[in-house]
Amino acid sequence: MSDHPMDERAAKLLGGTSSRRRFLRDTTLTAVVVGVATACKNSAAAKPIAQSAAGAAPIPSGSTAVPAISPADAMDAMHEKGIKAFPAATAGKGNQLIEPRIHDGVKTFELTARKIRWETAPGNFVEAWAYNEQVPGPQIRVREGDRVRVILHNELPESTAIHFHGLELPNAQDGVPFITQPPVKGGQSYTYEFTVPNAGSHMYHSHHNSAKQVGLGLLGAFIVEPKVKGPHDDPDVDQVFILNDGAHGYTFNGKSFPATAPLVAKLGQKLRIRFMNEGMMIHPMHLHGMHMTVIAKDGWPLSSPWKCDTLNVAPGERWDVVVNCNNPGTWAFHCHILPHAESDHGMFGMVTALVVQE
Ligand SMILES: [Cu+2]
Repeated sequence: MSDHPMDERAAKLLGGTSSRRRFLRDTTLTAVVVGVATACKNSAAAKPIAQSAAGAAPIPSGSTAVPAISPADAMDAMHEKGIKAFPAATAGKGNQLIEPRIHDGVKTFELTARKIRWETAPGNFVEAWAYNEQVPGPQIRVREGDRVRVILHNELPESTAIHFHGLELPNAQDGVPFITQPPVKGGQSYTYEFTVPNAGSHMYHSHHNSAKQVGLGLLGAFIVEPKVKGPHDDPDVDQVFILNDGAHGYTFNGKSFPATAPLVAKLGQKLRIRFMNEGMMIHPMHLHGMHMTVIAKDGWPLSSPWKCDTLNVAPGERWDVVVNCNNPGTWAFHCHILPHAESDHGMFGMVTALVVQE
């Protein structure tokens, strides 16, 4: 979602300098190692309240014994460790804007589908099927009326195809094997070409064995800027926010907390968020501290924008919102199906933060 400089800025804001992190890691590690086994083993069992509420027993003077940590304190330590690690660095960054090559006035994009290793959270490497080695794939951003060519190279062990989700294209360009085209077999290439129709926040993804292929990462944002700009088309920050819940777990833009990127804006700035759900579950996205104004559904501007702080994003949907960033601080921003966001080990999955800088 953001570049490294942005991550560093946010890390500073969160008090997460590397020395501070090292300190936190060092001081909590013992607790976590001792505590994980106990807390996890006993998580379902009732614990004596007095023990955890009172904390560790006083150490007799002259003793060198390490005080035992209560399961409650061990749980707190795990939660703190996750938060202090945010935003954690991982290899690979998806949703990077791809520059087209122009051939005879046609904006040409090449997408190579290939199997890669992808780091969703620090040390958590998974197999991904990715366009141009990114999850989500590169962000395609064009203008209503542009002539566009998308060349797909399939280097996967299965056939595939690209569907342009939300674009009202001529039938032959719809990308559904055996309905509008043959499957693109491994080793083959296939070219789509069309004049970009309806503006808005759209997507592209595999439409072949898609529960597996989209879950593994064959997806990306296809943003169409309108010919005539509306009131929300020049925000200070414009953020694509893709949800997924397939083989890689619960992710925002291909990463799980604490490796999710924070959204960063300055006080008073206008932030536009383009939610897109490429998963198979609903995800009610909840922002703390400020409301969202919903301005478009599936790319279509709403004649009457409405306000909320929790926005349900169902599979296949796109919702565009603007946030007037008028409340400084670091604000939790997460899916409110709580098992998608937190366990007794701390926050994970669909959690990030909106950082409003003063
Ligand atoms: Cu969710």
